[in-house]
Amino acid sequence: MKLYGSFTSPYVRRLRILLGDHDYEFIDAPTATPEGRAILSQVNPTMKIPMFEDDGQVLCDSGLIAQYLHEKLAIPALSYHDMNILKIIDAIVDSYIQLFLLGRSGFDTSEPKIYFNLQKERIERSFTFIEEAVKTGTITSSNWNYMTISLATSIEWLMVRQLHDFSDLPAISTFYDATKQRDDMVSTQIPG
Ligand SMILES: N[C@@H](CCC(=O)N[C@@H](CS)C(=O)NCC(=O)O)C(=O)O
Repeated sequence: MKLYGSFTSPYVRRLRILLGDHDYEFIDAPTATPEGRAILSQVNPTMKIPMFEDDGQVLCDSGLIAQYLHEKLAIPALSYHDMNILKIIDAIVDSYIQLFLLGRSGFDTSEPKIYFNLQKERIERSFTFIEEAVKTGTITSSNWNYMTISLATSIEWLMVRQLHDFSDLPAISTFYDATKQRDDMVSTQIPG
């Protein structure tokens, strides 16, 4: 098994945690460097990470890779509830990636433009939804699976990049505090 990615990508980190101690090769291929792009361009038309190769099969989406790994490593499948929460987490991360790339492209994303507003509304509503799910106990840190791994690693990515203020999300903050010292979280930490 080969996982292509970077040490900073939230989509890659969740798969590194899912792979745990299993035997695999990690290939550093950041999308922002010519070297990384040269590696990805050989087999991945999307030019996004993560990308994964096993037995001649190439997969270029974290959800697909996770599904493959659940089957291959006999990890219990996520419930529809957890898969749905995962989609909501991904919606937040995708919107922040869009805002981040727009900012780096010279756009002022604080301007009241439709596209920026759509991303921000999605982020706020999605976090409110997840906050409620943590409060009511349908998301718990003790249920460490691909969904909660994705939530904890996405929160940490947003904190390290200083993209989101979690001060009005106490349940999510408590969830994160309960997961951040786990061995697999510490060993895959985003480099400072
Ligand atoms: N839906 C994809 C999203 C992956 C993604 O957005 N990866 C980012 C890095 S975190 C990326 O490769 N961005 C480069 C680009 O958009 O060109 C997945 O789940 O794998």
